[in-house]
Amino acid sequence: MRVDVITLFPEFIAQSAGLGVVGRAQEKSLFSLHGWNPRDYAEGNYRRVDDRPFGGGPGMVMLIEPLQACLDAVRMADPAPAPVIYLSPQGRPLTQSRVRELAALPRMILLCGRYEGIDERFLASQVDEEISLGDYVLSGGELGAAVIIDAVARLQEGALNDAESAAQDSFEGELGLLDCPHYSQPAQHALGEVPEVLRSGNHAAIARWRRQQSLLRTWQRRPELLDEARLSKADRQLLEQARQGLQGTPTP
Ligand code: 9D3
Repeated sequence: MRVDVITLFPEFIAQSAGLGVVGRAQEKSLFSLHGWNPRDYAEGNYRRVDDRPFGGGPGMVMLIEPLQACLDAVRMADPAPAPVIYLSPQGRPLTQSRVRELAALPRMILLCGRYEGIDERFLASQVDEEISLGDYVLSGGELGAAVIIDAVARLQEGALNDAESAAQDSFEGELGLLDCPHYSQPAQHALGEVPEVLRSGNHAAIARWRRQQSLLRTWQRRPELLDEARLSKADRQLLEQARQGLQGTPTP
């Protein structure tokens, strides 16, 4: 997959995508990332990329011309068709199901705004989709682009190592339920001990305990996820049993 990012801070993107799974996916050529700076396409000694908003008010607006010249260069660099995705608080919140769809594309172009935003005429004519990270205020789209890049890169075939893939497989539909708790050495520690069942060697009992913990935590922390998760009769029994066991225990 090829991802082009239009941003006034291309170093930001290169840095956040250089390490870990995304860096490895790039080294393996499963994924290529290209940053483009509209300032490089701005005219004049000052290379202006923004100006004051018509109608007045605070802040600046990103100009059409440098963005259009930059996007033309991005399109010219590769003939593969690609949707332009604008990171913006007005977008639809990102979900894992949209991430899966984006990960299957051969290419996408991520557009990052700064200041108050981008001239609406450019957005209306060039943007295919707007995506938000959620209902809080960021200072630009770059973190959103980095989030999409990370989420999409790790879904490329061969991007995860064996352990990471196994962890993903065991977590079925991914994000259907919250994860169970994890423990490692030492079994006894001043901060507490590892649950007995995990040291029992009884794999069926361990799988059951983990499933039960996932169900219980989802019910406690994100009950709305349970409405979507299609629980089996066995799951419902596990959850009911866990809830009985909780009676009288304080919730963290
Ligand atoms: C305080 C500025 N706001 C005036 C009411 C509007 C505003 C403009 C530009 C708010 C945020 C931004 C910059 N944000 C992004 O580019 C952005 C973002 C976000 O702020 N929240 C969640 N997801 C995203 S994706 C891109």
